[in-house]
This record gives sequence, structure tokens and C-alpha cells, in this order.
Amino acid sequence: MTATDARSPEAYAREFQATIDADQRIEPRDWMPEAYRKTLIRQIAQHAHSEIIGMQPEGTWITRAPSLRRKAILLAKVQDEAGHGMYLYAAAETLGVDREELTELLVSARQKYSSIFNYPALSYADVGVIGWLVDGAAICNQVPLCRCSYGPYARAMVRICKEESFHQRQGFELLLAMCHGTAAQREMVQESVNRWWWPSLMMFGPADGDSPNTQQSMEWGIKRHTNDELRQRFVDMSVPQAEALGITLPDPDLRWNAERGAHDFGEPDWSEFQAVITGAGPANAQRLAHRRRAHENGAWVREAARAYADKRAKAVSA
Ligand code: FAQ
Repeated sequence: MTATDARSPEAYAREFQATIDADQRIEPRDWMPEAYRKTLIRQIAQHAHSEIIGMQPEGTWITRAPSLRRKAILLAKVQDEAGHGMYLYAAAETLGVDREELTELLVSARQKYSSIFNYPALSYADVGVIGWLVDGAAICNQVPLCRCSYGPYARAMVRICKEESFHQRQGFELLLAMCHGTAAQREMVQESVNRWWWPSLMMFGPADGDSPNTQQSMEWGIKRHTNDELRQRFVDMSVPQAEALGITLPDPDLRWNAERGAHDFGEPDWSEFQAVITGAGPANAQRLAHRRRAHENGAWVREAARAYADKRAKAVSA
């Protein structure tokens, strides 16, 4: 909307709503309600922070990978997560915030990142389980985001989802190798699954009745499914995969419900979820301290990039 624009604010709001109703994309140049913009910044920034912080649990295993092949796979995966963070920060920047501002909000703990990355990766089986379950949950949650109403976010998600599929496959392949290995390796996988199963279910967010943002985000076409719908999809997808691996999922209430055509399953410990998202998870302090340190260590790179950009700008204007 410009000063010379003849259209009224109501006309812009109608145009926005018509675009949403027609299931078309809102682009950065389009008018959008302030609350829509804020919701997108919140979600995309949290998502970007998750990809960046998410490099840490698996990253600790790069130097201890059991073979050159495993190391090359893990390096590629962790680098992909950094790339996802970059696409997402770039998508957020189209909404009028800058990456420096968002990084500041992350390192000062004023913006969230996914609960799942506040758990430690304790064994090499965790690398496989993170790929299988965490990337698996990420795919379930993110494939619908490829149809998000905001163009730059939706387009970023297309590439991210392709890479997440590779991540999930590499995790499953590693677990399959371990499950066909020694009894000790199988035990290592089971122990890891026991630790990661519930936190993976929590990745989808609070139960629908306790999710303040879902309804509005669905009306705007940002979210396409509720948290519980996606959690159910993830459980249904994971059960046969666990059977193929020959491991059990640590939920005594998990069983097929023929009437619903879906699995019944137990309730995650929501008090643990609340503790983790408010900073009291097992690795919150460690994750943020590491990110802060990396940011400070990168100051000289940002300074050099700024000096180079200034020099080029001067050369162009001369
Ligand atoms: N962790 O009303 P809702 C990955 C917060 S990327 C922390 O339901 P919403 C790739 C929520 O922000 C994983 N906080 O919220 C990878 C809100 O707080 P706020 C990240 C959570 O936004 C793999 C409050 O609770 N993926 O894994 C969580 O409608 C392997 C109320 O919740 C994305 O970010 C949580 N789990 O729905 C990388 C996907 N859940 O902001 C490395 C995009 C909820 O009001 C290795 N995001 N909260 O203070 C989304 O789809 C949504 O934002 C949800 C939450 C579904 C996460």
C-alpha cells in the first residue's frame, strides 16, 4: 500500500483473504495483516533456529564416526541442516526482519527452537535414530508446509523436504545395519529408540486443545494440519518401520485400532515438554552456550564480509 494508492485498507484485506481462499500464494510484495506477518516470522525463525541448533547433537559424532563412509554421510547431513537454516533465515528476511536480529533473539533465548534438540546424543545409534525418527517427524510436519500460503517459505520447504528424505533414509539404513549386527548393536539401537521416541512425538507441539496458534495458522493456510493429526500420521508411519528393524516402541498403550484405521498410543509427558521449551531440558544451556560461542567466534567473518561489501558499494558509486 503506497501514499498514492487509491485502494482502501479494507480493499487490501479483501484481496489478501481472496488469495488465501483461492489457495494461492502471498508474496513479499503483497499486503498482509500484521498478525500474519508476525506469525510467519515466529514460525520461520523458530524453524531456522532449529535447523542450526539441530546440527549440534549429531555434530558431536563427526569425529567419532565408525568408518570413513559413515563420516562422509554424517558430514553431508549436518551441512545440509546448516543450509536449511540459511534458506529459512532468507525466507524470514523477506518479511522485513534481518538475520542478525533473529540470531540475537536466539542466543539471548528470546526465541524458541525445537524441543527435540535439547536432548543429548549419547551413542552412535543416536545418529541413526535421529535420522529415522527426528528427520521422519520433521518430514511429516514439513511436507504440508510446501503448500504453505506464504511463497518464500513454501518454496524453501520443497528443497528442504527432499534433503530431509535422504536424512531419514540414511538413519534407517544405519539402524538396519546395526540391527543385523551383534546383539550389543541391537541393544544399542533399542536403548536409543527408548530415549528418543517420546521426545520425537513432542516435536509436533502441544495437543490440539492446548495449541494457541493452530486454528488461526490453519485459517491462513500456514499450517495445513493440526499438531495431533501430524503426530498420528507419524505414529502410523513409524510402527511398520520399527517392525522391519525388529525393535519395539516404548509405549505400552500402542496398538492398532481397526475401527479408527489408525494406532492408539499413549500420552507424551507434557510437563517434560513444558520444561524443555522453557529452558529446563537436559541440554538447553549447553546448546545455547555453544551457539553463542560459535556466533562470537564468527565475528571476524561478519566484519570481513561487511568491509568487502562496503568496498564494493564505494567502487560502484565512484
Ligand atoms: N519445540 O500453538 P502451537 C528439524 C511452541 S526442524 C519448541 O502448537 P505452532 C530438522 C510454539 O512455538 C524441527 N517449541 O505453535 C532437523 C508456541 O510457542 P510461542 C523444527 C514448540 O507454531 C532434523 C507454543 O509452543 N520444525 O527437525 C514446539 O502453531 C534433524 C504453542 O504451540 C519446525 O519448526 C516444539 N516442538 O506449532 C534438523 C517446523 N511445539 O512461539 C537437524 C515448522 C510447539 O507461541 C537434525 N513449525 N512449540 O512462544 C511448525 O510446524 C510449528 O511451529 C509447530 C508448532 C508445529 C512446531
